[in-house]
Amino acid sequence: MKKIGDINKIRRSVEKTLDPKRYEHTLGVAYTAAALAMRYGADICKAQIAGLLHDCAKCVDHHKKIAICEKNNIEINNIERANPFLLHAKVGSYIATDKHNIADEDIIQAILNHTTGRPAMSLLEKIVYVADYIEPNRLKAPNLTLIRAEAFNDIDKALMLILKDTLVYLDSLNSDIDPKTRQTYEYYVSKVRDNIISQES
Ligand code: DGI
Ligand code: FE
Ligand code: FE
Repeated sequence: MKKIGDINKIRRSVEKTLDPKRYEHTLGVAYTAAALAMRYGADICKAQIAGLLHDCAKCVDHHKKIAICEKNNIEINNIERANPFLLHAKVGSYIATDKHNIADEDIIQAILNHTTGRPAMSLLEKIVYVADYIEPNRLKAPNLTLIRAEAFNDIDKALMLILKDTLVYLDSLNSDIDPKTRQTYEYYVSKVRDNIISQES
């Protein structure tokens, strides 16, 4: 099958399992991920596929997400158990492999890590993480104008800014914070700082 055919098939398939707003968001993420892939020299086709599939488990109900994890030996940590929406990333990566026959490990990792991030993400993982936050249908997050511009200038800095605002937001709600979200923030704070120091010297 041609790559463009793959993309259209995945798009039609996710449309059936997502509510209309989530589908619009998904198209926005695929489109934005493609633009970031152009900017940073990543594979545009993979960026679109990962964008289309990143939230493929978003509309699966919480009990079913937990059941899918338990049936397939996918570990559920305490924070995920208390906040099962977080599991849409793990369950999404499982559905992408099992239902959409995605064999590309980088795409699977981009889906798996799109909510918390992880230290030392691949370029594709960063693109999906950032595209998820800045896509055109996102309207409410603070600093969007700045972060959208930074996404196309220095993707590590954009990641750091997104993680910073996410942690502030989660703190304001007194939400449980997955250690990975904090570790990712700390990793990119240091990376951005090291980049600045190496530019100065
Ligand atoms: O699925 P989306 O809404 O498109 O985006 P997402 O999968 O990145 O989820 C975004 C939400 O996840 C956002 O409200 C922040 C939240 N989040 C990210 N890291 C954590 C978290 N929520 C909790 N409780 N703990 C985390 O560590
Ligand atoms: Fe998501
Ligand atoms: Fe999303």
